[in-house]
Amino acid sequence: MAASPREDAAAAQRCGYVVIVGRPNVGKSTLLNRLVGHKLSITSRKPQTTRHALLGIKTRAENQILYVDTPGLHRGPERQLGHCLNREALRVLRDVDVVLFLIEAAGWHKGDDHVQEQLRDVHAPVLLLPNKVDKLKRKGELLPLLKQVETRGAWAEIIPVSARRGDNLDRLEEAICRHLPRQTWLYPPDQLSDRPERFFAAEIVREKLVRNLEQELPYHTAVVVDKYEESARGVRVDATIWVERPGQKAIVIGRRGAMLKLIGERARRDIEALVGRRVHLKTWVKVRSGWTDDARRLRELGLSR
Ligand SMILES: Nc1nc2c(ncn2[C@@H]2O[C@H](COP(=O)(O)OP(=O)(O)OP(=O)(O)O)[C@@H](O)[C@H]2O)c(=O)[nH]1
Ligand SMILES: [Mg+2]
Repeated sequence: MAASPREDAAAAQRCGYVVIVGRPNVGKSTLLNRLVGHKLSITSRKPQTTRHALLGIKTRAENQILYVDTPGLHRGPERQLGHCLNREALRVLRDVDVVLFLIEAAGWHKGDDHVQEQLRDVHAPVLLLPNKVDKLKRKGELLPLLKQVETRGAWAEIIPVSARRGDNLDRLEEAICRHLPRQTWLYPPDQLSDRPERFFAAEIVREKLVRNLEQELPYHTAVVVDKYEESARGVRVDATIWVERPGQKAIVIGRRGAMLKLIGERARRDIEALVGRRVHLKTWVKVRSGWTDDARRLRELGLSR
């Protein structure tokens, strides 16, 4: 019996997991957002912004690409949180079809050696992506780097990109699709991620903390959405910002509540843009000492499995 047109379409489908790895701050989350076309993953100028592996789904023609953003891989004296971030990044490398390994176009960094070591036992093709090419004054500046990295690993391809500006991403996507296995799609074509909206609400609040507070403090905070309630009037979100010490609580709240107000307003606007509805966001700041060093508490806060 001849296959129905629908069966034919399913047989032509390609679908696979594409994991984005690299040391902290090379632009992994920026790249995921660009490739998917929506701001799903939070980004900032500070390293170790991403804490959870995050799925971004892009369906185009017969291809469904399942991009996975990961926390930056790093070595060094590890507090418990850093350890969890590495484990989270490595967990997703087990069953993967393509790896995107981001480095900075300005040059190979010793932190990149560590990432490459972690890829030792991965059998999937690795595309090496020198990112932030927009920062180079002349394209020619890339040549010494290309020469230097060519023989450093068995790259399937080397594709220089700018995640921020979008340079060369069409070429990247074509290369990815060539490596996708033939299999039916795992998600409906209009789905963008596998996380619920309350997850994105918590992440958006955390992005505002990372972007607006001084260097170290955001690493000592976690955000938990306690309530996410939809009604005819909009969405009500209650979020708790956890810090480690009373002094940190005072900083997050700010003078006469100014910092918390600013964070709340910016977060509310972004959550509204994401869910397309009016949002009423309420935030609390609470102290729980030593949570970054305590594996059990990290689990309770949803930061480790
Ligand atoms: N100029 C330039 N900046 C970029 C580019 N891609 C990312 N950035 C910037 O680099 C910084 C880090 O970007 P992220 O996407 O948060 O980096 P990440 O690799 O996800 O970082 P972690 O989650 O901390 O590991 C941000 O300030 C980005 O705007 C790029 O192509 N060009
Ligand atoms: Mg990130």
